Amino acid sequence: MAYPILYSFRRCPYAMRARLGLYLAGKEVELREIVLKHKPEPMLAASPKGTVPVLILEDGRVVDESLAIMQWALAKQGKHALLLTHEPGLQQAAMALIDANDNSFKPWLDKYKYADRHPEQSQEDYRAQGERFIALLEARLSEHDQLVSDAASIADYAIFPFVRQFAHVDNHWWQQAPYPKVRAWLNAHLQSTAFNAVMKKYPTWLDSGESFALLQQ
Ligand SMILES: N[C@@H](CCC(=O)N[C@@H](CS)C(=O)NCC(=O)O)C(=O)O
Repeated sequence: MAYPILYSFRRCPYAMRARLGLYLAGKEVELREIVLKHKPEPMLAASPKGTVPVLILEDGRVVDESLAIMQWALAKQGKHALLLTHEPGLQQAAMALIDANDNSFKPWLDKYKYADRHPEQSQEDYRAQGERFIALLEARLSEHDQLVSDAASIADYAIFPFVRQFAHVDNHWWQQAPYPKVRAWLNAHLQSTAFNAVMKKYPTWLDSGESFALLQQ
């Protein structure tokens, strides 16, 4: 039986988000672990922009945006609660948060992480810019257990891999930063079965010649 093919990179937060979506949907894929410096030709042929994740469906259609992969998998498997399909207000809030993560927070996260490559401002300045988003999450988590309600949704799974990176830049600072609710939320997701399943290590597809591994629940 053929499966969709997922080109992935274990440590990439976008790829994590896609793998989480597939895992939570219970959608099995043929996972091909890549290294970013040596992208496989078939992946570039399917998606010339050269970013992971890339999902190639059985009929040849290509989904090469992480959020679209989550949405495709969850919709296909009828996971309406995670997608907030029947709660348009919450769905709108979720999409707005993901948009803020991808377009506002992520650029500051990159500068915070690689501050030596961006000497225009100090690392603390970049962190302070990123903290504006973390403070927004803290306020939301003061209202409910997860980002848009008491139940985890696409927003939580799409965003926590990026907050994980932010926390890892300076874990000592993170542990005493004034965001206890975000810290607890992140820890719970990092300890979850889903996250541990999608962080399983695979040999790289090109080096190993091992053609596939399946993400399974
Ligand atoms: N908007 C894309 C962004 C994906 C992305 O930027 N992935 C990074 C890795 S985390 C990448 O593949 N970068 C290309 C490279 O480093 O060569 C998505 O959501 O899928």
